[in-house]
Amino acid sequence: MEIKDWSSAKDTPALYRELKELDLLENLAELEAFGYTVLPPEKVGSVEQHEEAKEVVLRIACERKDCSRDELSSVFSDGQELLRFVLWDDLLFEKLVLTPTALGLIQWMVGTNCVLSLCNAWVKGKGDARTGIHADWAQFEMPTMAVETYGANFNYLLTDYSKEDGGLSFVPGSHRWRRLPSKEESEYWADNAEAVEAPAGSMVIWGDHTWHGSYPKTTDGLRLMILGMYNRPHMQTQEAYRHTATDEALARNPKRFARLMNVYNAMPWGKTPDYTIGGQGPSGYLSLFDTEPAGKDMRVPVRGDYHRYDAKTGEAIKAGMSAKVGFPDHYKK
Ligand SMILES: O=C(O)CCC(=O)C(=O)O
Repeated sequence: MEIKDWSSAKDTPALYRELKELDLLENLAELEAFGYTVLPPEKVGSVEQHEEAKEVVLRIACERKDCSRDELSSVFSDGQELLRFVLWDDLLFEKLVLTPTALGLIQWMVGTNCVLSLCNAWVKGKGDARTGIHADWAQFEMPTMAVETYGANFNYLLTDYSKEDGGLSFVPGSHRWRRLPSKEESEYWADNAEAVEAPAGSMVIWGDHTWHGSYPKTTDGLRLMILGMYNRPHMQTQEAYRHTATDEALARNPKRFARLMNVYNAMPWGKTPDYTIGGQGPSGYLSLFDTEPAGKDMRVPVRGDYHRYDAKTGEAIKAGMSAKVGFPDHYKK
């Protein structure tokens, strides 16, 4: 059928058309049916990019562990670590979090206004270390998951993945159960979950309802991966992008990056809400194909003094809230 810009479907038609253009409709069906999907390396980036990403992760691992390349295997023997907050460690990460295919599927799950919650490198050595079966749902005070996912992930594999390589594993279909696994269920699925078999350069995509974990690594060498997690914009992000994004970073990237950094979220408010902050961000659907640097248009908004009460703005808010019904127009946006 013809996919029109039906206003009732908001920006879903625009996103759907781009997913189709990127040949992702089968991946979308796998996500809906089984709760995860694997993008082959050619849908992620060039061979050169896969190599570069691996080099960058090895460099960061050596820097943080203060060791040489040759020492890494023993540093991570029988262990694994999430090397956190790597986004600003190399310009490559800014490109990776905007990977059109991955971001498109992630936006399908958590909205076209989703924000980046974390960007990590993950290094795992040979040995018994493994990740227990869990779901990434982080609303621990809400044991029943909402129908919609609140978070979605990519794992960019920089080494081949299989059960023996200590790869990621999934409980296919578990995204429909809409709850976290019990301890007994985690134990049962640890050795029964489906291992991802995929070559380096692939990206695995899933939402925060899907149960997953990993197998111990019985092969030599390191398992390397880059992880990106995206949240709905009302949520607290795991890493401090909003506080560390610079004007330069916003300028050198397309507009979607500024939204990922969540710098235009008007909240939190002080005594006088600054409604102009939301209005400074990009509006409407932002194409996955946009690679144009945003330039000086995108800037990190200056936030006022949270303690200061501005009488004039207060009067305007009072007038808006006292008029007929409800809230000022700018609040409804
Ligand atoms: O690779 C692993 O061991 C698990 C990855 C994982 O749990 C995640 O990315 O959320």
